[in-house]
Amino acid sequence: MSPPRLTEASLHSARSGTILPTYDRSATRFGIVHIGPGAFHRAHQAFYADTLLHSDKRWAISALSLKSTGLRDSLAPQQGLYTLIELGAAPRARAIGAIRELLVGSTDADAAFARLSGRDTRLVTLTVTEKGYCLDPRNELDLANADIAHDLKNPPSSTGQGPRSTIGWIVEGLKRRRAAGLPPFAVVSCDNLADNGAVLKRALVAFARQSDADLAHYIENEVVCPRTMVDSITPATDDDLRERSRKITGLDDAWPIQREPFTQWVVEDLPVMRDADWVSVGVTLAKDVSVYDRAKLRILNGSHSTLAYLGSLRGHESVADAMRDEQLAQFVELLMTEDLGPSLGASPGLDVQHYISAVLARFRNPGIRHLLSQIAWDGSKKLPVRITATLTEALRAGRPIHRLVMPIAAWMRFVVRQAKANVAIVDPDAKRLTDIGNACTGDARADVARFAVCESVLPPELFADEKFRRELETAYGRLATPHSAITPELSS
Ligand code: CS2
Repeated sequence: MSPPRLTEASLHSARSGTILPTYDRSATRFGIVHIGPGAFHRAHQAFYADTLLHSDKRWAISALSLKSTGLRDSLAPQQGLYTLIELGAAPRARAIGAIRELLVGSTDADAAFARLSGRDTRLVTLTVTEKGYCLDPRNELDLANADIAHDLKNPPSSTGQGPRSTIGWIVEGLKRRRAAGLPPFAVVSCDNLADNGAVLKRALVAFARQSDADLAHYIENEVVCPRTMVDSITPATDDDLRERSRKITGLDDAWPIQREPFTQWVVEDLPVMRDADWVSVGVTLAKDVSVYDRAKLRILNGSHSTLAYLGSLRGHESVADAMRDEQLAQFVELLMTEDLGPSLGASPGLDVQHYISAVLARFRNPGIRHLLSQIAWDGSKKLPVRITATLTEALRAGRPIHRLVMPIAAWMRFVVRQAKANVAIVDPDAKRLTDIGNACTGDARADVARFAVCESVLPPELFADEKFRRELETAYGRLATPHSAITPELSS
């Protein structure tokens, strides 16, 4: 007999050991609208909100998916409840009750705007990934992006429909609040972008400026976008996890989530974040988030992407598998200690060597099967943040770049391999990358030149640099045989 479905009614029959929300969910208020309630949000921010709700009922989440209906269809029958499995030595289950409403922008536009304009709504938070910000290679709003262009041309007031872009939703929400005489919500990016708060704010202002200079001015002056750093390794859900969750809790959950035990959320210490005692639930409020986000994006995410492309080329499937490849693990450690770590400059309060060791230990966690293919997604948006910035600085400062070019060369080889094998490339620039990959012949000089049009990864100033091109071509050439490509680095 299959176990009962996780719902409010069955919750208390969960097996002992399962941590349950003990607050009255029906008494909570919607203080947060979250856009993009994917696995990371449910494993990370919703967990913090769930903890906070035990002492402060103002922070329930209304989860807004822009297009996909999958989450609503899975969690609505569970009243938004789901299981979070922490992958420690002994996996632990916790039912999260923070998400109390699931909306889909394309079908529930009125309800979503009502929530955005709600008196209780204090924060709009986002996990929409790098591509969700619709930025150009200079990190400014890309007015030519199809969703942005659509939303500028078709304002919701004239169509009665929801916008397509996250930026469009937020600007319209702010506009309606202002018209209703309500104070603005703060907008909190929880994505892996450098200086995510400032980048987001510039994009909101740029969007508003296209139609309403006054609104742009208002956003510029009144809307707060704190800078954040978010961290917790969250492998995608698979059938194994569904089975595991069922065994631990004794309940059937359509969409459980898993993550490592480690989790960190650092938010810029602004008055809006003092509205609630976020610190009591483990959030760090910091005057300067840059020390945290630079270290995390460069050391953790930079090495993750390196492992994703080099590891895939060397035939590995997961991060832990790749870390068992001694040469590869040694290369990544060298990259961290010799290149990524030193690129941080003065980092008050951060012990870089200790941070590197902790990240390496997390990558080695055998209890987590984090697929390299998942990390390899969206390389054209991730590499600029994770590697290109460090590389550009190293080149300018006259520091070595021969290791730093390796993840970029490996990404190119990965793109070529996927294209030639007719395997779909998951990337907002997939069409162009597939064409480039198919055109490549293996000649390093010509192939590298073909990738120059990917200006976010290879900015023209960088590509024009002789030394950079030479090093990149050498790395790409060596990766014709991925198993010997990094050997010279290890012996030098
Ligand atoms: C990963 C991140 O998928 C990826 O690109 O590098 O999601 C990483 O697991 C998280 O940022 C860890 O906090």
